[in-house]
Amino acid sequence: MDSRNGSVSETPLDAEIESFFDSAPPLKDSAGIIKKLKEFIEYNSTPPGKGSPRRVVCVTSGGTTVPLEQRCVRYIDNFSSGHRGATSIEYFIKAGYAVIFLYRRGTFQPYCQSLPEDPLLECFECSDDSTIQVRQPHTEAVKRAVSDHHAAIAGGHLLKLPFTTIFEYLQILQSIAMSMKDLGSLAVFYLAAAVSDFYVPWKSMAEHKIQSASGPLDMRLVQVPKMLSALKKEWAPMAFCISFKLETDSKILLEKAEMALKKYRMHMVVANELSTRKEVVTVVTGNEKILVCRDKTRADSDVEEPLIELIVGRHSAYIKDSDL
Ligand code: 9Z3
Repeated sequence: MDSRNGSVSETPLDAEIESFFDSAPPLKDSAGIIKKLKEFIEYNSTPPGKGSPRRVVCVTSGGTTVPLEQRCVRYIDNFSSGHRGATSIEYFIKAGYAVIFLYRRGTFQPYCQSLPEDPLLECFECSDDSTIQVRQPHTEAVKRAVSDHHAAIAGGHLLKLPFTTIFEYLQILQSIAMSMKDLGSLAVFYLAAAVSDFYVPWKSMAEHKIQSASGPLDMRLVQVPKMLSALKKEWAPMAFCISFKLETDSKILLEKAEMALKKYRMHMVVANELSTRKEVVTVVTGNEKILVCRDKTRADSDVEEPLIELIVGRHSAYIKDSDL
């Protein structure tokens, strides 16, 4: 029995994974998150009228932190601006998917691409009668962002769940996956978040701020258990799964992506190199390596548009095959 999700798992989680969850600090408002997930999935599985069930994609985005103290002052971080995840969501929603967005607090959000970096202060002004209005150069961008965002939320097609630490990320991911289990092949995982490989177990972590007066810091980080295996084997075995492989050394990128594909039995691994990630990615499948590039003839193009188009096509074929 997995008490966190109130559901029974048929095969017990592997010991390492179980110990990670058992020793993690309790997730705040876990019951509230599970309730939101249940309602969102129910709504999209039986849309009003005679609509057919929507496909549901869980998009993860941003880097996880690894706290060094329980009352955290310092932490280790993984790089990710959240741009990939946020941009991909817009294309998934356009393609008719419902999206569960598991994102790092403070990272890029969907529909905000054309807004300046500090939208509140730069886009708005206060007139004499204290009404707030949009400043001229930003009117169109704000209108588009607000209406597309509100339409996705009000239409019940976008659920946003924030995380900060590796503990929160994996606990929420598990809840999402277990809630999506019954969707079968209609479920997709698009795992673009940059997830720490190492962490300090909660029980061996200092409670208070580590003191520099104690001399050099000697700290042991342990390996984060590979949750992709649990996701594929137990949490949502019928889901279509896409993970990302990030390297800075292009010589090892494809080899590492192929290894991940085989080891975790992903349907696709998107391989990207840090410095070129906005221009080109290589999608590795069981028998192909597909180069996906941004359309350089258009200034406002991005690599996510052809990438999501490819994924949607492959997911459609997967659903068809699963129905046979
Ligand atoms: C990625 O590779 C993403 O494409 C990026 C996107 C983080 C590079 P941005 O958010 O960048 O648009 O700035 N995500 C996965 C990174 C990762 O940690 N992958 C693990 C690995 O490479 C596997 S889960 O070992």
